[in-house]
Amino acid sequence: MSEVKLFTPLKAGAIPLKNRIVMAPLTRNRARAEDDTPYDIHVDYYSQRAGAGLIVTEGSQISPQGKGYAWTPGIYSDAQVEGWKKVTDAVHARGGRIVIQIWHVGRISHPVLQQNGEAPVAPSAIAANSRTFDGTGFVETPTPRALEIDEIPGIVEDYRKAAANAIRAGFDGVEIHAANGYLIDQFLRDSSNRRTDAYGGSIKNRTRFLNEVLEAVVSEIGADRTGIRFSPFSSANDISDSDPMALFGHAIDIVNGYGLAYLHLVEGQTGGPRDLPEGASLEALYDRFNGVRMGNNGYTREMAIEAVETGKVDLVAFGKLFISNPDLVERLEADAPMNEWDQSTFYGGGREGYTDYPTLEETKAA
Ligand code: 8OZ
Repeated sequence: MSEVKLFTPLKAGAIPLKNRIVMAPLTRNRARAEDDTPYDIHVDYYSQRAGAGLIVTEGSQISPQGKGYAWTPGIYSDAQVEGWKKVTDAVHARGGRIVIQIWHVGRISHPVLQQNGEAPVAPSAIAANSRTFDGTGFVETPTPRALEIDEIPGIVEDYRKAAANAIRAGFDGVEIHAANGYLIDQFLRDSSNRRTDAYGGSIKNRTRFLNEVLEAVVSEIGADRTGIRFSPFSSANDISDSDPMALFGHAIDIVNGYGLAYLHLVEGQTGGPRDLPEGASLEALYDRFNGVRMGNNGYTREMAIEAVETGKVDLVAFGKLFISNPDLVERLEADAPMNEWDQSTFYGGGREGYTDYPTLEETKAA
């Protein structure tokens, strides 16, 4: 067993992890077009990566309304549960652990992706200056319809059902996607939430939806199988806030009240620079959290070893490196060379750029 802490086991809530290396949630747009169901290629893709201490799946919509891009998988239908069951069985057979990221995109959608061509929904009728992919090309995200207050319990219920479905599908737990400018983040931030009811205005009111989602998910599957992801200082999908430190400090206080399996932070700009705005402190937010901390964004091997060794974080999530290196943990442990990733095959398609990246062993044998 390695002396380096990154490669040692840890328990995140009820989930025992064989190392501290996490496969980050990665949108890959390869679900079956007819019913947003994962299938054989997903089984192979995820089980190839079962060396991770934990796999967090790609964001998976909790309802048809929660969908924002072509070919993203869902976790609301029986067919989707069946598809995911094959994935979790295969990952478990290879000694891995896997949680599903549960997702509602809010305003980051388009009528062509919604049932009956309806407008996407959001806390307020404010368009994001963003784009989504509708299956043929990139389209601007339109002005959403502001949710009526009596529609909110139904969406909270969709999160609860998605969490129940996740357990039926054999997942070790769920990660609530509260990052990157999607629905929960849209409620949190004062740039996208201009509501004048109990869900808008003060930080207490803007965190109400988050709190209700947490309550629903935790009461369904247990706090020790629930993790959450925030991106406090990211502007992904045109999101911003006048005081992110106060907002996310309070959000973390709420999370602390539940005793979750882990807190996952995107450090800096999602998939981009790790720079923070003035007055921002990841350390202060991590310190405020009483539990297992997961960090993500542009980590190298050296950064990951150091961050876990010093206790800045307990777990490090890798994204792009896990796309191109199914055996990432072995490569990190051996300090071996990495396969380069091909950005042109990140989103959409089939096995190419998905299940065909070779392991080190396969490269040596070839
Ligand atoms: C890349 C492309 C589409 C969606 C996120 C779920 O940023 C995503 C996403 C990433 O959280």
